[in-house]
Amino acid sequence: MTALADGFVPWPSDLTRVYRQRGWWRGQALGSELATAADRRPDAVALADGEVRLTYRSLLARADRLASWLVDELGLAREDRLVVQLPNCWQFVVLTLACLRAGVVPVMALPAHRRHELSHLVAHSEAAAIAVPATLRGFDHAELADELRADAPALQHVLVVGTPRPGQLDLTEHCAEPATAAGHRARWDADPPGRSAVAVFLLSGGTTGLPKLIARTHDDYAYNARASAELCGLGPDTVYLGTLPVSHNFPLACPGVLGTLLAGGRVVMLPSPDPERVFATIAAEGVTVATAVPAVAQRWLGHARQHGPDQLATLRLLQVGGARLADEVARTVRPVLGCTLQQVFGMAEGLLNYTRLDDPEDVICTTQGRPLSDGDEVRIVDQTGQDLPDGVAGVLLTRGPYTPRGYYRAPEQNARSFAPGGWYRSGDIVRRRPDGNLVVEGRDKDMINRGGEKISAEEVENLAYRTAAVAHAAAVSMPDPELGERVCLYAVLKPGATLTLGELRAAMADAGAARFTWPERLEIVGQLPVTKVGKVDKKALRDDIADRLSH
Ligand code: OOB
Repeated sequence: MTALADGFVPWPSDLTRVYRQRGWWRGQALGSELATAADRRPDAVALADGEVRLTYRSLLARADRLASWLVDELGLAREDRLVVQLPNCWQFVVLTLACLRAGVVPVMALPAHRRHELSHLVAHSEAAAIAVPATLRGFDHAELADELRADAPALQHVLVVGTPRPGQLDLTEHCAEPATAAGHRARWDADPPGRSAVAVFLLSGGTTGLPKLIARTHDDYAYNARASAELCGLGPDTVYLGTLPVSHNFPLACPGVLGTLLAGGRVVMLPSPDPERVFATIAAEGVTVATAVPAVAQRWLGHARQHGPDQLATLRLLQVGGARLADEVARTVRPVLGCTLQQVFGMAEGLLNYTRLDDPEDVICTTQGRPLSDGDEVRIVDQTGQDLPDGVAGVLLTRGPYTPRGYYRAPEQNARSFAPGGWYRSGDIVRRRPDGNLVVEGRDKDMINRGGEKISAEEVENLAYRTAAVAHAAAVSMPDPELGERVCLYAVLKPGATLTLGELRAAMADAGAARFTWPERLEIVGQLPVTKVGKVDKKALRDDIADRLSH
């Protein structure tokens, strides 16, 4: 198995010194920092999921015991990778914490991923284990995990929430509270993973091909969560609702689950953003902070308009990010939901921009905020790489104390995605206002943002080419009132061939691609428009589909 350091691009040492001097990087493992937080309020409820309620003491004891089991019984070693594909549930938190304590590295897959994405993640991370629900929304994840194991020699263990198949392990059983916790606690306190070690692998939204792995270190990810929690004013009174898939950076650590736990608050897990359930949970649990993508926020606003905001009395802050929130929608949050809105423009690659809680309403409703840290560097440049003045839109480049310098084991991709000096090219087109706040104006990357889920156009095209009918394909975003964007595929067919949307989607299903990546419209054309330099003119296609939809 490859040592993680081989595929990891470190920060330059002069900067790591600054990050430490400034106290951003504390040189402590994230799991140790969480254990210290747990010690401050051992009897407070840290985690609620339906009937299950775990105190900080119980959560840490379970995680430490699970950590010992992963190492002693499964033989996992420090730096071994474990693909986590769990829905929002308490076991996700125990497992993640166990990994952080033992130095096993969780690879944060999405519940919506299927064979196509998972087999890539397992292979690329050389995962030794995978954690899945037995079934979820009618899909047999345990069966797929066995298939993945048959194909990947390194993948030895399948951990299951729910009923395991023969040869698989019951994760819930091993998340139980130990009779005596002290031994496990002492063991992981005494032997934490190194501060510069990889804490988690997040997945890139991806513009080319399958998701890339983003190695986030203990130092940088602890800072990400801690500083975000501070900015959002989290503390022991916070009740955070995790309703977006918590393996996403946003609900995981911005400040999300990890930030809430570092601040001594309570995390409430909910596997669905359905407004009815969300509103009932907010009322029952006294939720103070919730996170949504714009499409979800719109559903919540609609529900509140119909049923009134009575259930939302405790809600103080609604964070919205992952895709552009329309100014008009932003303006309705306070009047309709009765809470403060915070816009979050972030990326799994690092940089986080937040509107501040005490910003004027106009800033909150019309900008996507400003960087979290004094250490964040942002440049806005034109196509030739020249810096642009405030007010002029250009491409955003960034680097900083929680923005890694490269993807894991992806030298070719890194050459494209990182400019000299370690600047990450986000592919977002933004403008900086004189007050420092950023406004996201568009995008210069071949990605489709379907309600916050990122889809690589190239990958959709690759899968389309697997059908016998397609000669040329171009995937583009089409505007959608509900999700913001959906995937539309333009295809030129081979002579005499036919293809329907249903056949195309069936082919995507056969290929094992996650459902959210399947095109929702197919346009068959005689030829694809090309630019002067001979590339497919995607802007022309986006304009074309927008035009067709508006008639
Ligand atoms: C978040 O992370 P990712 O990695 O799923 O996607 C990042 C991309 C950004 O480069 C940008 O294109 C888009 O998502 N995006 C936004 C946005 N927030 C993200 N575009 C417009 N307005 C926004 N507010 O999406 C993410 C990670 C951490 C916190 C929040 C979001």
